[in-house]
Amino acid sequence: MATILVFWGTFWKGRCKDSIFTKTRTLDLDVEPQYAGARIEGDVVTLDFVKKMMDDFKNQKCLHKRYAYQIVLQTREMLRALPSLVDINVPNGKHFTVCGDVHGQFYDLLNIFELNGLPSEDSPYLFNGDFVDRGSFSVEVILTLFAFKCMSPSAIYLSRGNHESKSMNKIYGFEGEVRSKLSDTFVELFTEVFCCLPLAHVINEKVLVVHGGLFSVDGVKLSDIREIDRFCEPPEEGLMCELLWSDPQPQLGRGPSKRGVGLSFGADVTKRFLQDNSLDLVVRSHEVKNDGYEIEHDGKLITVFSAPNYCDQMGNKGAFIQFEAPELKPNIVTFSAVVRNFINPCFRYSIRS
Ligand SMILES: [Mn+2]
Repeated sequence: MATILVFWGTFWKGRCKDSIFTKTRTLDLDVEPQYAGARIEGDVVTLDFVKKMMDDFKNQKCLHKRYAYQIVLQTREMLRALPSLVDINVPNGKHFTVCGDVHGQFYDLLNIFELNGLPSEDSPYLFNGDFVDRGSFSVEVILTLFAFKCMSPSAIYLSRGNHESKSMNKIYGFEGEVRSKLSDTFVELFTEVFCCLPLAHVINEKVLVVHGGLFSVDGVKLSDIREIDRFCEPPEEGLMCELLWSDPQPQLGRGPSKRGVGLSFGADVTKRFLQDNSLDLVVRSHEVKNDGYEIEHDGKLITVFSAPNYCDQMGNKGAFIQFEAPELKPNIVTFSAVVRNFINPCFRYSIRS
């Protein structure tokens, strides 16, 4: 009988890296002969496998739990080894694409790949958090993004959003979806792997990409972000909280957040942060926008949101940003929601990203 040993630990607020991966479970993961879905041969996740898996998902077929485990565990090991701030180097003449919130809208994710190509080493993507919750295909979205990460770590980068957390997943749908499509065990496993996601990326030492935004104090350096011990549930204050939750505001200075977590920050805050760190631009996500994007703060901050017709009712477009090195001038591409012949049941809470 084939078994895979899975090690993991339970996270809670403030828990640090040294104490994870302490629990051991043995899982019976035989693949039945009649299973007709995508299969991983050995340890290597290939492009053919990912394509077949996405095709199965498109037809609302499940991936065998054995392969789902393999993808999540392999991704966990990769993410765990990364710093909290990841530097990305895009060579001259190459493109790099940044996407915002996807929120479980798998068919719109497939559309992004139709429009802009699949992730590859030649044309990498950064998905800027909030992959899950709200939409009903969060399991399909996260397994697809993770499978690309396993296929080629430099083809796709993933950063944490405020929805990659246990408390949000419990309320906004992902936890229930995981229990229903996979198992209770996977709930814990996803909780843990989300704690391994990096918090920020810097493209060619010029563009900072974070899910939420900037900070309640001036003088924060990239080295401060790099040093955050992120292997925990997001705290309710401090740099990590603000990276995941903050929003820009049209007024100068800082104000309270409309969300009650993080803060709102003005163009002067953005300008000082960029100057202090010799950067050109902040790209962030986290807020639904009618056009899928918004340029604010004198062109120094762009919001990108990639879940069109958010929650099947907002009527917004989605967007992604293409950068070409060395100029890294943002080229924003917008797109509409794909037409589906079934309802994507949204969760009945207030519509925020
Ligand atoms: Mn968000």
